[in-house]
Amino acid sequence: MYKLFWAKSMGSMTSEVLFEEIGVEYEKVAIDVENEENRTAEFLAVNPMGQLPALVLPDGTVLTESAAMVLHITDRHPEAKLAPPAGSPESARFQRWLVFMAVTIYTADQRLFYADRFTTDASGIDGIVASARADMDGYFAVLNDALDPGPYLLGETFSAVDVYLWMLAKWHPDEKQLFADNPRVAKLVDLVEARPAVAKVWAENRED
Ligand SMILES: N[C@@H](CCC(=O)N[C@@H](CS)C(=O)NCC(=O)O)C(=O)O
Repeated sequence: MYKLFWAKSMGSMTSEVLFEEIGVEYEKVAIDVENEENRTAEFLAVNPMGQLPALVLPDGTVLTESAAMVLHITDRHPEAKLAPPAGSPESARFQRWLVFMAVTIYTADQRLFYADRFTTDASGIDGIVASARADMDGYFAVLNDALDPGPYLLGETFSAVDVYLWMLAKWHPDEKQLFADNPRVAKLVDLVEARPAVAKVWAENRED
């Protein structure tokens, strides 16, 4: 069985949704980040970065990196059709936007939420936060353009990259502004949230 190390509202949400969409069994292991359970020797042996998510595959292989999990889970369960066939033009588009989101918006979130890690000079923190926000606005605008005609990143077809985008939108510090500036992103988030698998995972992850 898959074993997913998770914490509420973190990067584990996409894998959770994919498992629910597929209907495959998985075990969730909660890691209390506030109490630094992600820094224990036991967890660092799983992910030396001390970060979530981490996924142990049924054969014991360890997978880190949320985007790698999307690629592996969708490859392993092609019957669920959560990604286009390998080598197709749609697959190229799928991979493009998945990698784009992982290296731009996800890392901007890290700068926003853990700004102190990105400088040795505490007086620089406000600037790091401000530039992360500005970068994030630019990246979401690129996705909003990519969603024309939409409504999904692959056009008419829902796929795992839409779940990844939904997750990143949920982390945005000002969802109202995000949706006002990016109406196609807002529409995609509505469509993704209407899916029972997503509603279930969000109910288990939301903080309020
Ligand atoms: N590149 C990694 C980033 C993982 C990451 O930043 N995880 C955050 C939660 S979303 C985390 O573990 N934060 C706790 C920490 O860094 O101490 C991925 O895509 O999985």
